[in-house]
Order: sequence, then structure tokens, then C-alpha cells
Amino acid sequence: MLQCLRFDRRAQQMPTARRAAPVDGMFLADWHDTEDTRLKECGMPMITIEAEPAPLHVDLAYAALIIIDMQRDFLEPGGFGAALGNDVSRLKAAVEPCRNALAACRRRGVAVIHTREGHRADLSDAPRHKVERGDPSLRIGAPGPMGRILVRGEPGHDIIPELYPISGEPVIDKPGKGAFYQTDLDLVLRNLRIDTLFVCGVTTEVCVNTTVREANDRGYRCIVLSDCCASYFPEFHDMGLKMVKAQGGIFGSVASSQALLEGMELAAAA
Ligand code: TIU
Repeated sequence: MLQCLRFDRRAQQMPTARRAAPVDGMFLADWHDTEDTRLKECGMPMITIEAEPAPLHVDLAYAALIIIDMQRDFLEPGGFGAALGNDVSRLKAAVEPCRNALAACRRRGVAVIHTREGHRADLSDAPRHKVERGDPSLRIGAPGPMGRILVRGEPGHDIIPELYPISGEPVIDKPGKGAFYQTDLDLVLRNLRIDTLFVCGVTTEVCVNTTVREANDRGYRCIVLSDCCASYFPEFHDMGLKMVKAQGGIFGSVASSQALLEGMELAAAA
């Protein structure tokens, strides 16, 4: 009974055209309306989040936290990030803010999705020009201290312990930089009736930016959590965020993890 009351109230507050994003001609919020198991999470309110270029109202029932590629291969020495010549310690700054955002979303029942970049063991899904970059002894598929570089199932491919997925959190394995390319992410989001993504992960200008652009073109609203993202190049991190929020939010919005947490706390206290 509670579930129905809650759903009715939200439906009254938000006309379909505003609460739903069109995907392949379908409105997300119309997706199996009557059998939505996520509406069992009665503690998910409407929040206001201080974001750039403008504050946003977000219904957490239709939002997901997506954590992009927080894998050992990018964050720890000896992995793919290091093989590309990068100082992997630069990515550590995002871990604690991500952990806080993840904990808050888990507490409130907000959907959480993780992604991992990597390839099949036979590299049949790895484009030749991607594999052939850099020092041959450090390429994708080469042996390293965390197993074969950027290969699925190897220790380096896995998500760092601090942000490890728990039961019920989908993990999307992707062969490219964008999380929608050759994956079932769009299908998973549609089935969860998600229209807004809080985006975290690494690196800001590569996989985060590519995913945000893909999501934007598919009708999802992206809110990039600035301190939950990081780059090997601080200037690319800054520019990557600027590119998202420029021109009135051409690809989405940018907010701090603190803004998300405060938005949740204010809504919970109201
Ligand atoms: N190299 C780099 O900055 N990033 C990647 O190769 N993948 C992701 O961003 N995940």
C-alpha cells in the first residue's frame, strides 16, 4: 500500500514528459510501471543538488550512481595505466570521495552500477590499433605483476577493494572507453527505469567523458561528481569537467560529492 501511495504522489508531482527520458522512442518512466520492484525502496526522496551550471532536482528513484573503471589496472602500479607511462598515484584522490558517495547511495537504496574496461583472454574484442600501442612488453595482454594487462579475469582487471561491488550491483564489462559501446548498459538502465546518472570514476577525460557523451546522446541526464573523478593529468581533469558543463551543460552537469551528500541529508531531514 505504501508503495502505491508513494508512486502516485511522485506521478502527480512530475508530469511524464519531465520525469522521463526518451530512449528508442520509449519513455523510461513508462517502462513496466506497474511491476517496479525499485519502488519498494520507500526512503528515496526528491533531492536538490547544487550543481553547475545550475542546481538540479533529482528523484533518486530514477537515479543511479555509475562508477567507471575504478580498477587495479588504472589505479595500481604495474597495470595498464602505468604501462601507458602514467603516474597512477594521481588517481588515488578520487577513491575516498567515491567511497563516501557509494556508501550514501547504498544507504538510501540508490541504484549502483560499476564498469570495467578490459578484453577477452584471446583479445578477439581488442582492436589491433589499441593493442599495438606502446612498448610491446607492456601492451594489452602482456604479462604484468597483476596478471595480463587489461584482460578480463586477471587480478589487475578487477575493481579496487575500497569500491568493490556488492550483491545486486551490476558490473558492466566494456571493451572500449565508453560504457555504452558494445555493452548492455542501456538495457540495464532501462530495466531499472533510470534517467539520471551520478558519474564517478577514471579517467575524467577518457572513459568518464566518453561515457557521459554516450549517455547524453541516449537521453540520460548526467551529473559528474567532480572529486569522485580523476586523471593522470590534472589539467585534463579540469578541462574534462569544464567541457561537460559548458554551454549551459552541453553534456551534463558537474557537482561535488559533498553536494550530493548534502542534498540527500537535507531531503532526509525534511
Ligand atoms: N588512459 C586513460 O586515461 N584511460 C583509459 O585508458 N581508460 C579509462 O579512462 N578508463
